[in-house]
Amino acid sequence: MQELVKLIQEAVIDISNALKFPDTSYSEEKNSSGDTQLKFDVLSDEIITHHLSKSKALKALISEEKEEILKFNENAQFIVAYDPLDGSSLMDVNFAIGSIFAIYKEEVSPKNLKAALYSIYGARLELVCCEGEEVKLYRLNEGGKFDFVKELKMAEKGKINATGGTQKFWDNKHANFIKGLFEEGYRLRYSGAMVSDIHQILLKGGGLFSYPATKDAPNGKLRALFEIFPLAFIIEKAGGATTNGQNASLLELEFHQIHATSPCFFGSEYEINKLLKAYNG
Ligand code: AHM
Ligand code: MG
Repeated sequence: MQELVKLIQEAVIDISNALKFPDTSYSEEKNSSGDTQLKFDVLSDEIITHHLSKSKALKALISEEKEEILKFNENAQFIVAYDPLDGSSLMDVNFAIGSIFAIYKEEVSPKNLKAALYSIYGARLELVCCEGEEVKLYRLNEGGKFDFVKELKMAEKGKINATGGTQKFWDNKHANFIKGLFEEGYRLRYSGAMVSDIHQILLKGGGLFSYPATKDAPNGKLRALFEIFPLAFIIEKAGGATTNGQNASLLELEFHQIHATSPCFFGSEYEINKLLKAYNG
């Protein structure tokens, strides 16, 4: 698995370099979620495939930008699922975006999640990696290597409320819950790149990121295998909590389609407990 982590590091450095002088235009293709692909979505996907396919330990790749599973060595152990460029609709406004990776052993299930990583392409390149129990923040140094910065931990309760989904399609239960958090003093922070919004919550030590079921997207928008599971793994290992509104953890869910979506909530213990009470009475 170490080799895969190293290859992910190489891939995100290449993507970060390419982002300095990017082509921000759209291609003519749509991905499986129906989003028109940016040329840079496709390029990021190619960069990651190019690096990871060097590993003999790679059984298959699952990407937001690939319709089907891409199979490699059948006897190998690891399947990597990834979102090559999360928040890519913000490329034109030059906000921080990132790549998200989940490393599964043998079968794609949250029970088999062995590591989760994400990169942030902001003013500097950062990588958050959880391979065991600790969530570690790294920063790229001038020599092109990642330096360990610190371990990330969530507090019991935060101050940030990152509220996803179109508000006019929220149901009353969700709208009242979100309103209640603002009345308690929570501050709105929402960029539109899940990876950056969750990074902010992790770095500031707490808060809530929500992407609920809505009337226009009853199963939510965010994808389980390469967005929800890896970020839930990181948040929970950092001492936070997650839910889909009913379950005690997003990591209890199972999906059979590679592009399946789910409502999802990531936060500190306090906000997730409050949400479970508001949702389930
Ligand atoms: P993407 O992977 O195509 O960029 O889509 C996922 C993004 C998330 O990063 C973000 O939280 C969400 O879509 C934003 O959606 P919305 O504009 O509905 O708030
Ligand atoms: Mg995404």
